[in-house]
Amino acid sequence: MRLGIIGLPQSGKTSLFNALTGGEAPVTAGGHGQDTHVAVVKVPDSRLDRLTEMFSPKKTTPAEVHYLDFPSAGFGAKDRGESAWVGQLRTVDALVVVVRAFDNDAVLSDGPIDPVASLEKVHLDLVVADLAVVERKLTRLESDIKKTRTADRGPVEAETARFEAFQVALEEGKPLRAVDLTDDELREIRGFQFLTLKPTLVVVNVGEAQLAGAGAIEERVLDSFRHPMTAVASLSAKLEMELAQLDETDAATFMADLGVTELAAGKVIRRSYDLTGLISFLTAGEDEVRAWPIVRGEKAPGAAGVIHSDLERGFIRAEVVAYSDLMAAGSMAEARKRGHLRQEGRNYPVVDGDVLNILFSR
Ligand SMILES: Nc1nc2c(ncn2[C@@H]2O[C@H](COP(=O)(O)OP(=O)(O)OP(=O)(O)O)[C@@H](O)[C@H]2O)c(=O)[nH]1
Ligand SMILES: [Mg+2]
Repeated sequence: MRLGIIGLPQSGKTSLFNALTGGEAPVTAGGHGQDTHVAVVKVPDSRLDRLTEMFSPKKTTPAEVHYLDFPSAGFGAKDRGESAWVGQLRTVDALVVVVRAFDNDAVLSDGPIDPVASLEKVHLDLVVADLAVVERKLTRLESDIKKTRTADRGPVEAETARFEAFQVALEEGKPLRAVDLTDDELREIRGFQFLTLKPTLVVVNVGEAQLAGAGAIEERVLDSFRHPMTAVASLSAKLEMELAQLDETDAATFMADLGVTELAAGKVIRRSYDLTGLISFLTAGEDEVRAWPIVRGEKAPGAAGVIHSDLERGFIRAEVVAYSDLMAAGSMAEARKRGHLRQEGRNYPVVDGDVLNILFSR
């Protein structure tokens, strides 16, 4: 699962990237960062902590997502051509759009600092990029229709109608995630990798002095940008980055001084994970307690395959206990005694928080 961080120049993308990843990619005051940074991030999950207490495993492994920090070239710039990085952006599973709300005289801004306007600007660039793809497709379909016998035109016409609907939505400034599409249709258009079809988390980058009013700013941004598969969060990227780069004791002291009780970075990671439609199932034993990412609706054998392909190939059945039942019972043995350990077969759709034990033949 890969998430791409985008936004206008100097909005705080690299600072956010560092905050989320604990990384030290250079932030730039003034210049345009040119490199794409990539890092793996562990998704915080309190259930893993509780399971670790219960099983005392040798190791605990959280689910992981990849974050990519893209250079801002292209966004807010005149040249909206499909440069190489837009191609790369099309391959991510979800977008994180950073919008600037922070005051900092040392950091230049194109106009007054306005997170709603910045978001609109980035959104329109994404819309324009998708519209170009849709229009190219419509041109191809038009020539296909001419080449097809009248009696056989049905499918081509249906496809044309679909792309015309996309064109209308985009011309109205709507993202394609606002268009009603069936799972089949989504599968058919997956190859186009539309940017406005990707789940999107907007991160409002507020100044360290504005944290108290962050909720109101967040609300205002959300009001201006209500779409399906879209969420808004806020944090101070610079502050969180600095905290992420300190060791734990220093960070704790610094946070106490600031009156901050919890890092927002973890929340942002969690939200972006949930937004992509991923859920976690869990495995727990003496060796390892681990969270595994799967797409919602995945059946038991597919989930087993995430652990190892042998488990999918030789899948017999899954022993399943819901995380909450296991916690209520206090131990696996007690959960079994209470009848909370279920046997599930090939057609069982795994749900978030299922603790699984896969039985398989080699
Ligand atoms: N005061 C304050 N400054 C910030 C904040 N976030 C970012 N900055 C500053 O803004 C400047 C740009 O930050 P970056 O994280 O490099 O922004 P960027 O979007 O990656 O910039 P480009 O890649 O050049 O487009 C740096 O000087 C940061 O220190 C913030 O929350 N508060
Ligand atoms: Mg940058």
